[in-house]
Amino acid sequence: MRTYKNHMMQSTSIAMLLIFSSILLVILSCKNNKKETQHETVVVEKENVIEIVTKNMDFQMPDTIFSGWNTFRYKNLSPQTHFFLVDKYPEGKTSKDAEKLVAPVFDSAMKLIMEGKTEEGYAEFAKLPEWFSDVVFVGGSGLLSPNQIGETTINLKPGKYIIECYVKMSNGMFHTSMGMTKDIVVSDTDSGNNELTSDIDITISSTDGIVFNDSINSGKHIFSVMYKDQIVHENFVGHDINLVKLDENANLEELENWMNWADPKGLIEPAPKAITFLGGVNDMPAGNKGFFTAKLESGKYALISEVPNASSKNMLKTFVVSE
Ligand SMILES: [Cu+2]
Repeated sequence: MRTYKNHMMQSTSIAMLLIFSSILLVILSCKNNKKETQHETVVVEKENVIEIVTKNMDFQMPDTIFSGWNTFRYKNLSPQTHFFLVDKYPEGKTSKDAEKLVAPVFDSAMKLIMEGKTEEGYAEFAKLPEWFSDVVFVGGSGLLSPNQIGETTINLKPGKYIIECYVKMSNGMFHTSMGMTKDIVVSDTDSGNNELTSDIDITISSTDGIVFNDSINSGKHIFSVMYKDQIVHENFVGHDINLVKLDENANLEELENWMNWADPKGLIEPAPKAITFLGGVNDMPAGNKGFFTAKLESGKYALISEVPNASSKNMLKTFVVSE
């Protein structure tokens, strides 16, 4: 009897121990799940989006980023229009070289061009260092109006890069000379991010211009931009994609002229009235692809390249976003 009772007690204790252990396991695994979810959320916020903020002729952003696919959320909290462009400078060249050897040449050239001395202005470019022709533009955002946020996704290889914006102040000085250059390091570690899945695909080339399916409804869209080719246009830059919201009084001719930095009235403050720049994908070499995300309300829009005579190159395309 005693043995039986002992046995019963032992069995009960074992059963209770088992139940207790199971409860403990459930609690622990719940905790672990919670931890994992929290951890994942943190990773998403920290690694999937790189924030760039401009408040006053600056780029506030990390100095080192992962390689591979990166989404940049560019917040323009300044009163001027800007973009960010990622430049691959030749080995050993930094933003100091850009500020000392490149920007002054562009500033003096622009000064002459604005005085009407176009030929002398263009002649200034002979003073650019020889290695300047080896600089590669590897993407960035399109133009972004004040108080706008633009999202651009590009793939970067490890290495050292310079971020710049060469919109001009009202006196013709480039933002590059005002502090809008920043050295960044793209590390060997891959971000692990995949390329985005787009719902609107744009191709751009010197032969066909901007090609896309323009039946677009309002809402959030992910645009892909494929650079079928890339050339150096009359103003020394390549073609790119800028998304623009057109108000009723928007003047397309004014916009088109403004998109050429080499024009005395181009890419300079103030930006054309009745238009809002919503970002895009900046110059990239042929065969490269980038993405940009935009939330569109119904209304009139345009895609335009930052090149001279965009419309004659089929690089100014207007479209209507329906409800
Ligand atoms: Cu700028």
